[in-house]
Amino acid sequence: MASGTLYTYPENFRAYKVLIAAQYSGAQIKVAENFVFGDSNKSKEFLQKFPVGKVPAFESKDGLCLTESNAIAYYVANEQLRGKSDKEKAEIIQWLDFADSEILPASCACVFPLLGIMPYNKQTVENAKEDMARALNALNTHLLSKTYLVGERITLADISVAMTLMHLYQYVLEPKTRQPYQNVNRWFQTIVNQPQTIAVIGNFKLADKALEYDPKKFAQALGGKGKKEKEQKEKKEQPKKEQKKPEGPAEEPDAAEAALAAEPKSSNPFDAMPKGTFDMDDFKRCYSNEDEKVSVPYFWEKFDPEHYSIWFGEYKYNQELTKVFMSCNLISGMFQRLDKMRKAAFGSFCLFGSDNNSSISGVFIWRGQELAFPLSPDWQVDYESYTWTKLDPKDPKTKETVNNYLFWTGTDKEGRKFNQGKIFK
Ligand SMILES: N[C@@H](CCC(=O)N[C@@H](CS)C(=O)NCC(=O)O)C(=O)O
Repeated sequence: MASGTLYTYPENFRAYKVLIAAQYSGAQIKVAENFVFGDSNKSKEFLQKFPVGKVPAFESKDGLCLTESNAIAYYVANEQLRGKSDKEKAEIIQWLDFADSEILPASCACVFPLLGIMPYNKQTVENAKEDMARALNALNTHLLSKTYLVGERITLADISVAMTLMHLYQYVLEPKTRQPYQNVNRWFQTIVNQPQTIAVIGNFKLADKALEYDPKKFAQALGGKGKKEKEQKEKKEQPKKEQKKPEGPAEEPDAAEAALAAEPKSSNPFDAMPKGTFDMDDFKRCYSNEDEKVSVPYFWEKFDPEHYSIWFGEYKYNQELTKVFMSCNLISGMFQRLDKMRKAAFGSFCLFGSDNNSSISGVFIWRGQELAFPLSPDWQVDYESYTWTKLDPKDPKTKETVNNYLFWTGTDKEGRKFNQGKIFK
C-alpha cells in the first residue's frame, strides 16, 4: 500500500483527487506541513525532486517522486478505483482526460474571473459557458442509465470528474443553471456525499446563487493603487448590485437529488430576532453611495445597541499568510460563504501589511447579541479561524476601532499599515 508525503496548498481540487483515492485504499498520505505555495515549490530542494515546480507533488516513503494529480491518484488508489479490466481501465483514462480537457479549461475560464484571479473577458466567458454546457450534456446523457461513470462502483473516473466540476458547482451552477443536468447533479451529490469524500472536502454546498463578477476583486488581486477611490466610483455606479434577485424560475426539485442532498434548507436565524430600529439596508445604501464622512456618523446616529451587536474578528493564522491577493481571496471566500448573513449583517475586513508580513482583522455588525456563526451550519466554515470579541458600543475605543474599519485607515496591532479592505454588505 502506498505511503508518503503530498505537497500542496490547502483546498486544491487536484490534491483532493489524491486524498480521496487514499481514503478508499487506506494509503497513508501525509500532507506536507509548512508548505508555502509559490515559495516551497520553487525551492532548489523541491525542484530537484519535481523539476516543473507544480503541485500536487508526491514523494513516496521509498523515494518515488511523482507529479500530475491523476498519476498520483492512480498510484495511491486501490484496484477497484483503478478499474478491474482493461476495458474499465481504458474508460477511466478516458474520463480523466475528459475532466482535464473538456471540463477544466471551461471551469477555470468561468470561475477564475469571479474569484478575481483572472481578468474578465466577456467572449472568453461566453465560449467557456458553451464548452461547459457541452461537457455537462455529454455527462448527463452518459449518466442517464448509470449510477457511476465506469462499471457499477466508484472509480477514479468519478473522483476525478467530480473534483474537476467542484468549482462550477460551488460558484457557477446555481439552481436554474444546473436544472437541465439532473443526472449529473444526482451523481455529483452521490460522489461528494461519500464518507471518503467528506473526510477530505467536508460537507459540500451547492451554489444557491452564482457568484457575480466583481471588477474590484481583480483590481485588488493586482494590488492596484488608488483602489479605494476606484471602488467608491464603482459602488456609486452599481449600487446594490450584490442584492439583485436571481432571475428566472426556481429549480424544480429532483427527487433523487433531494434524497441525496446534504443541503439543509435552513431558515435564517436572524428572522427570529426583533428588528429594532436600525435599518441595515438603509445604512448599507448610505455606506455604498456616500462618502464615509457622511455614512460613518450616520451609522453611529442610527445604530441600535439593544438589537444589534458589534464584533471584532482577528485571523488566527496570520503567520501563514503569504501573497496579499491570496489573503484577500481568503476574506472574499469567507464573505461568500456567509452569503445568507447579509440580510442582517454588515462587515468590513482589512488586510494590513504586505506579502509575507500581513494580518487580517475586521468588524461585523449583526442583529442580536450572540456570536452569529454558531446559529447556522451555513455560517460555520471559517469562523473558527478567527478569534471573536464582542465590543461594547458605549466604549469610545469601540468607536475608534469600528471607524478605522469603516474608513479603511489605521494599522494592525503590530503597526502594519492598512493595505486592502473588503466590505460585507
Ligand atoms: N496537470 C497538473 C497541473 C498542476 C498545476 O497546474 N498545479 C498548479 C497549482 S493547481 C501549480 O503548481 N502551479 C505553479 C506554477 O505554475 O508555477 C496536475 O494535474 O497535477
